[in-house]
Amino acid sequence: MKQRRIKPISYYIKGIQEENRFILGEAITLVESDHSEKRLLARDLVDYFSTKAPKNSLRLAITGPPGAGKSTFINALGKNLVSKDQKIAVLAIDPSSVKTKGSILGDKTRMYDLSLLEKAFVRPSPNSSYLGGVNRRTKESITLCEAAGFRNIIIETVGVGQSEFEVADISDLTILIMQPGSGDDLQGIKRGIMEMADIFVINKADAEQKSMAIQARQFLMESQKYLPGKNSSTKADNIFLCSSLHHTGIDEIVNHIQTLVQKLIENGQLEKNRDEQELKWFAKNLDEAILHKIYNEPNLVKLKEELVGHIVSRKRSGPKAIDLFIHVLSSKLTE
Ligand SMILES: Nc1nc2c(ncn2[C@@H]2O[C@H](COP(=O)(O)OP(=O)(O)OP(=O)(O)O)[C@@H](O)[C@H]2O)c(=O)[nH]1
Ligand SMILES: [Mg+2]
Repeated sequence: MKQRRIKPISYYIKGIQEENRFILGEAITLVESDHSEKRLLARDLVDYFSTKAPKNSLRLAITGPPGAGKSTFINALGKNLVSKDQKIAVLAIDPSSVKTKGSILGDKTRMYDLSLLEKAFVRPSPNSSYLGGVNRRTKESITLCEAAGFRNIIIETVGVGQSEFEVADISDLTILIMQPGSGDDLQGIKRGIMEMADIFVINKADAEQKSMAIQARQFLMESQKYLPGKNSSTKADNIFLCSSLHHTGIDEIVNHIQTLVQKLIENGQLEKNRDEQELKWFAKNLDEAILHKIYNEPNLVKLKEELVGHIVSRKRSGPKAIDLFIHVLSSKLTE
């Protein structure tokens, strides 16, 4: 198949500045591409907009167990924000799309209503396992969405593996979505995420599940007493019940999010958090880039394999093998 010509950067810049959702989608595809020429173009594009990034945006991470209703909740939350004349972009990182090679219909359909609205942009992305993890490109996509005038950026991740921790590093607030169930279900949620979440939402508080949801809230309030908070605020104020399907309880959550964000802005914490995130991101990605560069050097790869052999055959100790590797690396750097 003939390769399509790559569009010039001016096409993307203009499209994004004009808040064109179609071109924003194309630009995110560029960011997600592994094609080297497209990667370079994507970097230039993100770099162009990074220096002009607006400060008045909200980056909201939505995480929780599979099937808890994250997408349905985002659909309801998004419609609520749009009804208040706000623009919202959703980046849904979908781990299942790796297995099914891009079957992301589920998320698209659950957020179908929202994606039809002019002030909304819904983008499901496969969670591919490239170097740098999922948040590297998600972060770039956030920059582009903000440049295209979206001031509310919502990132959906399923609470498996490290994704929920990674997503917290690129967002201002984290909402944990849970579904009613016994206390055992709640205990199954990793402690780390419990400590990290800013807002807890027990979804599906409707019909026969309502009483279970109320019990779950009670259980959560009890368990919160023993957790150190991310912020020193009382966690009980941050626990909500809602039905995303029937749009009940959503308004209270939106108001609460806005109050928390306002506080973060006023006390300078939002900006401070973002600065810290930038530095953390830089350090992590620089380390990864350096390792990637080193292990792309055939001689060093060979040397590493030889040293592994030496260690296994007890010909050399681990520390000595490291000394030798560093010695060869240093001489290569000064070449
Ligand atoms: N009764 C009820 N069902 C809900 C509610 N919210 C979501 N559901 C249902 O729960 C199922 C899962 O919803 P999703 O929104 O896809 O959940 P999710 O957490 O995004 O799922 P994954 O992305 O696959 O982890 C669907 O069948 C929804 O219709 C709710 O408030 N009440
Ligand atoms: Mg989902």
